[in-house]
Amino acid sequence: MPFRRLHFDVMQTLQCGRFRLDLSRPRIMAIVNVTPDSFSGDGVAGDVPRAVERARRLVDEGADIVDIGGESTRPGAQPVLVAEELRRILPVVEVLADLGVPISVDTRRSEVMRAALAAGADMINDVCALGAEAAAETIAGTSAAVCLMHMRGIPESMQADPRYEDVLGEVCAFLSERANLAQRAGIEAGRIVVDPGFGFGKRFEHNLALLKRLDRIADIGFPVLVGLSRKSFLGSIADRPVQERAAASVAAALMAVDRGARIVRVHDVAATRDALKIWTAIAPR
Ligand code: HH2
Repeated sequence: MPFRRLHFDVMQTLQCGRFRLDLSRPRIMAIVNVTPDSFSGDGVAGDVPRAVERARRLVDEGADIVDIGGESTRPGAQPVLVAEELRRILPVVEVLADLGVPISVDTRRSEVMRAALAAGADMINDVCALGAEAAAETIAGTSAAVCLMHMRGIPESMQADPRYEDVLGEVCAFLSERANLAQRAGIEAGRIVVDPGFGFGKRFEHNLALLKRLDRIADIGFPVLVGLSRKSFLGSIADRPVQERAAASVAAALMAVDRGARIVRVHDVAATRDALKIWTAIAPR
């Protein structure tokens, strides 16, 4: 594969609520799961002080965005009720409003989006890419950023038998279509990022194909966000259980950035930050 330079055709700033995020260098989105059942084992259940403490620590370690989730979307996960998701995330969003970096909320529900945005969230990370009724309109009336992620199926059953004729082409077509829909609803291009959704209705070979040619996704024309951190396809390559996948995750994040990703969603912020600093120093300008 030919080495790809930074994608200068892709937007270099992201309007993200109260912030304008400079994407001329790769950015780190830190994961704070206020869940009892996240696959990585780092969820802090409904423990608001622990979630806040974790978010502050990850910002100290170099996070540029904090992503707060109140529902696990791991394969086989059961959906949680809207009221429960709100109970988990809202107090955390409210306390973190003074964090100094954008607050993202990882949700697929319009009711949760609306409440999170009212509580001060700067970004909605939607693993359903505005699939819920009124999701696009809810975000359109704000200055928040949105991450549109590709998922085939639903978390409960998405890994049962995912099939594609051409995974790269289908994911690119889906993300382009959702970005168009978002813009038609009134979400400006400068607020949109796209994500191929590693592990969401994808077999090992699908994940690998997407990561190898991530440059094609960057060519859609929106900043690319990737969530590879501790995921099982990295575990099967490195032969590591979930709690021992930090090095594999950092390596994958670097490969993704090298192919045009602008935001990496990670659990291990300090290690990722060091690796990205090396990449930034060496990458051609
Ligand atoms: N992955 C997970 C959750 N949200 N959002 C985006 N945009 N991209 C991803 O790849 C992505 C995501 C799953 O990871 P995690 O939050 O660590 O686990 P869980 O869903 O079990 O809480």
